[in-house]
Amino acid sequence: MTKKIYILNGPNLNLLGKRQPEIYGHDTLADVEASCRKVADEFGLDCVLLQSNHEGAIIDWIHAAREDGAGIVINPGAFTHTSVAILDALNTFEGPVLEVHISNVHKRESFRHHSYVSLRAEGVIAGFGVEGYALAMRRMGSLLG
Ligand code: CA2
Repeated sequence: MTKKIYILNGPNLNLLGKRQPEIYGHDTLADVEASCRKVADEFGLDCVLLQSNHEGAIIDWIHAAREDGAGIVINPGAFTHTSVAILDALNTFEGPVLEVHISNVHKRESFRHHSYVSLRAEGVIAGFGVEGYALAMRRMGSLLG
């Protein structure tokens, strides 16, 4: 069966390409999905990109990934820095978890320097703009290949 990668996005990322292009660029989440699908096709993977402004929805998708997901690429948005609940959910998932941040969080306010999700992630990409998602998918391809 084709391995499915969940690409999960947290709060405000629905505004990608529509606000603050100086930080997050001009590409939308639909553009991100297209670039991830391209890489997924290359590696014979399936992928689904989801976004929610609600912590519980993200946790529910992590639980869904426990059922039929081979890997998770996650940009938890601001929940990165606050959510033990998302970390706990990720700790119940058995496949690889890759964390993506569009901006370089380490160049920003100090409250963005700590990530709960990094305690679980196999790898972290930050500051590569939206290209970070496709890079994470490529890494997922080699981890699962
Ligand atoms: O750099 C990232 O990807 C972040 O995860 C983005 C979060 C921020 O809280 C993290 O510290 C770093 C914020 C997402 C906001 O997304 C927007 C996108 C476009 C326009 C406005 C907000």
